[in-house]
Amino acid sequence: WKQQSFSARAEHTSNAVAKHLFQLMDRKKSNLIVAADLTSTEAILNLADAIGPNICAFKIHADIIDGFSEDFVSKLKELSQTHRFLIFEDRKFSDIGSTVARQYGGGVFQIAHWADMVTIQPTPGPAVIEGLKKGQRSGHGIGGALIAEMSSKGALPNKENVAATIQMAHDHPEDIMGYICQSDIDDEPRFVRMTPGVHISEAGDTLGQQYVLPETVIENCADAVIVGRGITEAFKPSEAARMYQTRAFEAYLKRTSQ
Ligand code: UP6
Repeated sequence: WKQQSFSARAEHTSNAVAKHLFQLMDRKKSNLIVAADLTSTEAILNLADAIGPNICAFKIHADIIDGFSEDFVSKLKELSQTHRFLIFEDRKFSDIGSTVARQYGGGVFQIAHWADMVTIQPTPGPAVIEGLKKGQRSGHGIGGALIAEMSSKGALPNKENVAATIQMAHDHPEDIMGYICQSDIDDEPRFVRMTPGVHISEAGDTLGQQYVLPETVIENCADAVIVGRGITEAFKPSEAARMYQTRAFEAYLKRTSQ
């Protein structure tokens, strides 16, 4: 799978979100996902407008935003259409089916109404996917990114869990669009591999985050890199976004010998 182009892999998938993302990465020449971990709605919208042209997806944590509102969502949606990026809610759903159905489809955030992609912890087993499907009322696939391996120090991966995660993805190709992973865990080309813990300075933070260079993760396993503070805390976020976009996309072109 590693040598295949995004456009070729778009043909291998029946998942509408994976197909869209593969095509978008190819056309926009961007396999950069920003982690917009800011707390003010204004700062998030300004960032989306400034770096929208450089990214394929805009990842947020709705529950860290002060004053999250319908107005914020409609403005973010508008920007996603202007700049052509997917909206990615990093909720890390990880409960029994009936609970995640409500967390996804209702409550304060109404995630199913605006998120193109969501992260899912595989620990509850396949019921978490069934619950999300129930919570989402449109009848489309859910655009789920299964968390196979985390970037934080001491994360608890083990071979059995990773194998079970891969099996869950293979059993739900309409709803699972890809993996959050740190290594090359699967040969199947249809899934989009997304890797967080990416920074041009590999120092990490004081709370267990570990960083790797964009080139290294793309060579190892990533189709798209997820970059947060490398961009949001840069002196000029838009310049940093351009730099990460170029470095990540060139690494992809190199891997696929284009
Ligand atoms: N994230 C990780 N590691 C994982 C899964 N998710 O860092 O294994 C998320 C974090 C954050 C972003 O929740 O939003 O990716 C990374 O941000 P950073 O680049 O600022 O460290």
